[in-house]
Amino acid sequence: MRAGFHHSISLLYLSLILLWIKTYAVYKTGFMLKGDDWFQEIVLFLNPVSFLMLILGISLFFRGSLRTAYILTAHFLLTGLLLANLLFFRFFSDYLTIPLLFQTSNMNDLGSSMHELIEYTDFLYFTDWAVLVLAVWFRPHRFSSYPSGQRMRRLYFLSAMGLTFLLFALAEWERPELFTRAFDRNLLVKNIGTYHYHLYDVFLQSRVSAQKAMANSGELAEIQHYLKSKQSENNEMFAAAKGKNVILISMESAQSFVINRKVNGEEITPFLNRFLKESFYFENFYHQTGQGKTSDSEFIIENSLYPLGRGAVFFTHAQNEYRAAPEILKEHGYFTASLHANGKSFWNREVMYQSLGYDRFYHQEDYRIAPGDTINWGLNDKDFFHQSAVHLKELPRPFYAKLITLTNHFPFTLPEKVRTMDEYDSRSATLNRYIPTVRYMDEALEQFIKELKQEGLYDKSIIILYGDHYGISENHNAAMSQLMGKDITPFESIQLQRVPLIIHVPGKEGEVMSQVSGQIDVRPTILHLLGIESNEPGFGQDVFSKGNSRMTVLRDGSFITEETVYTKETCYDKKTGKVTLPASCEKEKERAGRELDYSDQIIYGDLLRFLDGDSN
Ligand code: GP9
Ligand code: MN
Repeated sequence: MRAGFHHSISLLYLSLILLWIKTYAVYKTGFMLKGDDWFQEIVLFLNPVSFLMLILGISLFFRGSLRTAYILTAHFLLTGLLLANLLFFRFFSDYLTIPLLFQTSNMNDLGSSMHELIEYTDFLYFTDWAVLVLAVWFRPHRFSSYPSGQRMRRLYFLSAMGLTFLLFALAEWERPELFTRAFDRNLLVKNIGTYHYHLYDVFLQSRVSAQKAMANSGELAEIQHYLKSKQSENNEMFAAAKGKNVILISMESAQSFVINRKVNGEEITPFLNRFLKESFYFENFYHQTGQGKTSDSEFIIENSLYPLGRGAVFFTHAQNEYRAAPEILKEHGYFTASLHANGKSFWNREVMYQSLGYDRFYHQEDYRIAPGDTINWGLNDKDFFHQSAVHLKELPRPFYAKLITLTNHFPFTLPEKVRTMDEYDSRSATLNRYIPTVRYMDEALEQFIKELKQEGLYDKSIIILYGDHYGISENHNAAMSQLMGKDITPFESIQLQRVPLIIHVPGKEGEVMSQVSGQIDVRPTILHLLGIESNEPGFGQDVFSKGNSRMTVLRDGSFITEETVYTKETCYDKKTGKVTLPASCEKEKERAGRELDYSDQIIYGDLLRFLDGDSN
């Protein structure tokens, strides 16, 4: 071995360099990470090394073929981890977290989406590994076991640990509070690298587990004190719909840019465009969802709390105490139901709905679904609404019902025969398909409203339609900019997080409302319209209240006020989209961070269990 040392190469170092290059390539071509200056660019380039050194270095404790086997296995697994992140990122523009790995009951439905996301070329990520295996197999003598020996080993680990320390210090120096306020995963990965990010995620997970045990009622008192300052005054809409039924409709992946927009001279949503003329239409309403997507939107809307920064609260904290809209309305004589033609365990709904106070969940098994009736993920929206109208007819009155659509879901597939609008023409097949599936949902909604009229429910109910979250992720910015006719800057990306909120109140004229609002404001709005006085803890405000202190905080810490938009550490003027001085966002930035922290504290500490009975 020793004799051929000069001609042989160390398998460890070879694997290290290959993984390093591969990781950096994924940063650049997959995650699209870019340093703001050359210094950050260097940090980005160097940040995978120390972790890879540590993991591969464990091989130094083995000898001979065991060492080789360890290196090859680690190389394979690390590549798998990188690829898993890449696939996840392709759709969600986000990184994997531990709680997501436990959401296995969602996996079946995700299958069709995954199929869309995996490309054959992805297997090429394993090429270097395959070459290494073959090389070791056929030319074992070409590889040395360098570095070996006690001293070398010590030096190796000291450098790896020193590098890690240096990296973390640089990250904290570049981005003070990076670790304490880790709302923005993109920023984390950019600074400490994808592998260390996973380690940090493990740390967060262990901290979360301890949080509930340590929580006490004092924490809730402090939060309630803060929330008091947010409470809005009653206005002329208070009790405008007293005693009416509430029909909430979650419009899958509906973003506001489709409203009143034409493609090839045709309106995408002709029905909604008419319907909002006889309703209150909130044009500056934002989704605030995180990794829990639809389930997060349900959570925010019904609890007036923020979703979690990691994972889906429907999975991680389904057993908590909540004060959700269904539970509160039940106390006021309402019958509460959720209707969604997907499996009952998707997003852990059947468990979570009990905590939210639902009387009845109409799920897949409550719908007649012939094989030809499914589109994409499940029963098509038209049949779903038609059968739901029959269910609604049977509910005790007054009722609160939430209907969740499904057809307009990624990958937005729609059979030719039901398509009434051409696909869009851009380089994003996803955006192209999205346009006709949104139209399909629009038609389904039109038919449903007609049925509500026929059943005599239309005038007896407030109807609230909202978009659950984005449908077109940032990965399609080039095509989006073609559609919108402008560059998609970070400022525009935030504006694209607007989803429609349409509230139809019987007897009220239509109006376009431009105040800034978000999903978190829906629970107080419903209670307000029904004339229910409450001081339930929550971070939202009734959407009809004006006032200039309105602020909508997104889950990654971005926020929108009437004057400013803050995202990716930059403050913009809301009217012009121009970058402004950081100082103009400073105060709200602190407030936004505090709200997210408080909300997390409520969920992680299960603080609502400390509410005394007379809070409502
Ligand atoms: C699944 C449906 C879609 O039941 O709500 O979930 P999503 O993937 O959009 O979160
Ligand atoms: Mn959804």
